[in-house]
Amino acid sequence: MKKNILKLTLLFLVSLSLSAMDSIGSSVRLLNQEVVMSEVSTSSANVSFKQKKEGRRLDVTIDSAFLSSDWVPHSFTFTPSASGRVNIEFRGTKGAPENLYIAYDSLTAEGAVLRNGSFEDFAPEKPNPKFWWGGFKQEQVIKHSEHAQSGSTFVLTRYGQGVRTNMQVTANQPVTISYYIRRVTLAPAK
Ligand SMILES: [Ca+2]
Repeated sequence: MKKNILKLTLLFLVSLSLSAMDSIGSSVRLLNQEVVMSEVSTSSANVSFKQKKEGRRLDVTIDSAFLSSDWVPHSFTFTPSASGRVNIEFRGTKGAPENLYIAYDSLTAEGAVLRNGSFEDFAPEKPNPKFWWGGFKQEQVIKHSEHAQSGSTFVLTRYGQGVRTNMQVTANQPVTISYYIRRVTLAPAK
């Protein structure tokens, strides 16, 4: 009996230290110098908000503790004070181990215009999904219909290697951003 308890304790410690290393969260950043984003809310308990620049920058974070290796939907809502193009970036949080990524797919904006949120459209001869740019590399655009949340393409991101686009918002029209994320661990390069 004592032996079994010891084994269980050891197992628990091992899994604890593994999850402590597993530290990458989801970070979505919205920015427009002219637009104040207010009435920020979410129906998910795992989403947290931070507003900067007097409400003109909104950081939306999901802690690593709540990330799954399967696709999980999240959403949040805000109301813009003016019409304009809000820059939105989807990425991972700071300080993650090298082989950890946050995958995004099926991004939609109700009440705003966000283009190519499933990353399926490409201009001829261009490696990036249409309307998306940022610090990500070509190999972070994954074409794999079994692993994509929708269609056949999704993106892997990290801090400094996110995907960004401009979305058109209308004054006082609430916007709900919905997205699917999953945590992806890549085998180290040989
Ligand atoms: Ca897709």
